[in-house]
Formats: sequence, structure tokens, C-alpha cells
Amino acid sequence: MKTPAFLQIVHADPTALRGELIGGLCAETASIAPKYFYDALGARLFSAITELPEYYPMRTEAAIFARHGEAMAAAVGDMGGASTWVDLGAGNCEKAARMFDLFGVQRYVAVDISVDYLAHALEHLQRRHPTMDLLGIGMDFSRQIALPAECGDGPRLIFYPGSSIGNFDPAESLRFLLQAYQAAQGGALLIGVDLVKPVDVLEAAYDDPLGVTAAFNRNLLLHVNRLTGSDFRLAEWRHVAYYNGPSSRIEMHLEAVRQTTVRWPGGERRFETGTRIHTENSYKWRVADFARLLARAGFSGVRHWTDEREWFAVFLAGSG
Ligand code: AVI
Repeated sequence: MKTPAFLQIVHADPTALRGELIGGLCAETASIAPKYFYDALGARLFSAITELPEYYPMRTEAAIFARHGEAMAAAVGDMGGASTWVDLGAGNCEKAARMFDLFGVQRYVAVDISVDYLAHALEHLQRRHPTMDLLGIGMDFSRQIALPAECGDGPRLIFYPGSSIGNFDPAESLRFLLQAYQAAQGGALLIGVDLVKPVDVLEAAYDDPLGVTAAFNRNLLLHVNRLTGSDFRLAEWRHVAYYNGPSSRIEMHLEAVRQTTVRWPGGERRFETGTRIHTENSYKWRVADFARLLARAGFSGVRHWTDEREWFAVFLAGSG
């Protein structure tokens, strides 16, 4: 049996992270980047969100893959094939693993912020696929998709499910797609994209009655306290989520329920009642607009599959 290989490309620099966070807190419109949601508890809360009846994206995407996986595999074959899969934000690697046999994957590269997240999942996968080459890479690909030579030559399929592209603004999305195009080396991109839909459906998905998304959002403050030494008190902050129609995005914020001063070593900021910290955007696309964005990034032969309600789409785009 082969064994998985691991590479940690860049380690997070705690001073740089702290500087970025404090900068965001002191800005006129305070913000915290959504990547800080995912400490150990945040990752579990996100996983709980995906189980909520109101949070449709994951199960809708899974149904699209289950129904159209064979057609997708055939379409990748028509583009010349790609036996190396690069899974961006792989997590527990399960979404990709379900597709291995269908797509004839021979080498699987799982990329996530830290190799520690990937170790257990890849060891488990190797037992199920003893002859497959497995590589885990710890890397923050949100800034740059710089894949090391160990990922191999030849066309790759870049796999980016889950509609995480929605957490980038349109300019960042284009930058991401331009890099994905290069990284595919003549192969293809398979990407999940959440679509525009009725506002009540969208808002319920990001403000569920059980309060799991609120906990996910507020947990950010506990994480920031640990990273910066700040003293955010949870009781002073409430979860706010709404759809911004003109920008086609869900916005999540944390709103001060009373006037409060947050202190950290070397600084502080006073927040008046009702002041908000912007924590996330989740853009919702129209099929034609996202297809245009893929074309602008250089992709061709774009196809997409969707569910009956047209709530979510999986796009396949060639880079050959
Ligand atoms: C990870 N990302 C695609 C999720 C989304 O729907 O934008 C994050 C999330 N935020 C609140 N609920 C889920």
C-alpha cells in the first residue's frame, strides 16, 4: 500500500495575522475576514450548518453530483481527461472521494489551510484506495494557487465545490479563476456556484431559527480574542444576516447591542450601539454571469448542471 505525502507550504505568521485583524477592527467600517471563522469549533459549527434544513447549498450540490456525475465525467473525458485531481479546501476529502471511481482519478492532491486537517482523512482514503497517489498540501490558496512540482505534470482537474467562490467578491473571483486556469495545466475546473433565488430562502439559510449560523458568526469573536488578546464579550454582539439585492450577496455582520469598548494589547476601539462588524459576503450568481466570468478567465467549453429549482449550479470549464 502506498502512503500519503504531506507538504506545508506556508505557515501562518501570527504577527501578520494579528496586524491584519487589528487593521480590520480599526477601519471605518470594521471587518473581520471570513477565513477566521474556521477554528476547531467554527469548523464543527459550519459542518452543523450544512445539516440544517434551511441551508440548501450542500445537499443541493450533492444531489447534482449524484444525478449528473456520469455526464460530468464523460465531459471531462471529451476535454482530454485529467487523472490528477486538485481539491481546493478539501476538508475531510469526502466530496472528491465519491467521484474517484467515476472519473478514474489516479493522483489526488488535497489542499487546505493546514496539513493537520488533512492527515487523518488522507490516511483513511489511502486504505480505501491503496494504489492511488495521495498528496496533502497545507496552503492558503485564497491569495495564490501556487502548486508545487510534486503535484505532477499534465492536465489537472481543479475541484472547487461548496460555492466557496461566493465568499470572494467578483474581482477576487476573477483573480481566483485566472489562477485556477493556470493551475489546471490544460485540464479543467469543476466548481460549485450558488445561484440567485428568492430572498426568503436565502435569508433563512443564513439566519436559521436554531441559531447555528448565529453561533458560527459570534464564535469568530472568541477566535479573534485568542489571536489578538482582545476582550470581545459575546453578550454584547448579535448576528445579523440579510440579502443585499443590488450586490447579489448575503451579508453577515456582528452588531453591538450596547455601546462597548473592545481592548487589545496596544489599542482599543469604541463601538456605539448598532455599529456593525462586517464578517462575510456570500455572493449569489446568475448562470450567464458566471459563465461570462469563466470566459474572461480564459476557460472554454463551459457547461453547467443544475437542480430542478435552479438554486445551485456545478460548472465544468476547460483550460485546454
Ligand atoms: C463556506 N461558504 C460557502 C459558506 C457560505 O454559504 O457562504 C459559509 C457560510 N456562512 C454562513 N453559512 C455558511
